[in-house]
Amino acid sequence: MMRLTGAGLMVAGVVAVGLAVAGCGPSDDEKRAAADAKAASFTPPSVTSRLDFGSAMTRRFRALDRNADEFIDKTELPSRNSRLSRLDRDKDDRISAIEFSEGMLGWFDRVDANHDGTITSDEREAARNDPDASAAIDKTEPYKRER
Ligand SMILES: [Ca+2]
Ligand SMILES: [Ca+2]
Repeated sequence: MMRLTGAGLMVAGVVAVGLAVAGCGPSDDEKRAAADAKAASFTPPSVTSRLDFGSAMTRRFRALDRNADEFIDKTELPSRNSRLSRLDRDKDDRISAIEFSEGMLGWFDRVDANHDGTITSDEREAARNDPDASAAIDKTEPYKRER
């Protein structure tokens, strides 16, 4: 009887730990897998979170920075997206990782009209008259095409 109770407590403990771990949200690996799946499908989600956008932009920077020197120089810019060159705030003709992520998140925040940390389809639609911002958001998904 005591053993059964002990085993029961053990099981309850394991379940509780499992729930606690699950409560922490998806692991980095799971997020990465989800991002890969999203990138492969080329279907923009109806809602983009700032966190998802930020990690997608980090991956986009890594993809563009072909020589991995932490800068996107003129030869690494995607040819049809000269808008990215506007992120070069210190005008040294290259976009640092910080210039890139701050610039992209700045665009995200402009599109995120109600500042709730997500961009809905409506907000994306409303940003159409803001070419910089809408281009940045539209690039969340298909960045792999430019590799
Ligand atoms: Ca580079
Ligand atoms: Ca720069």
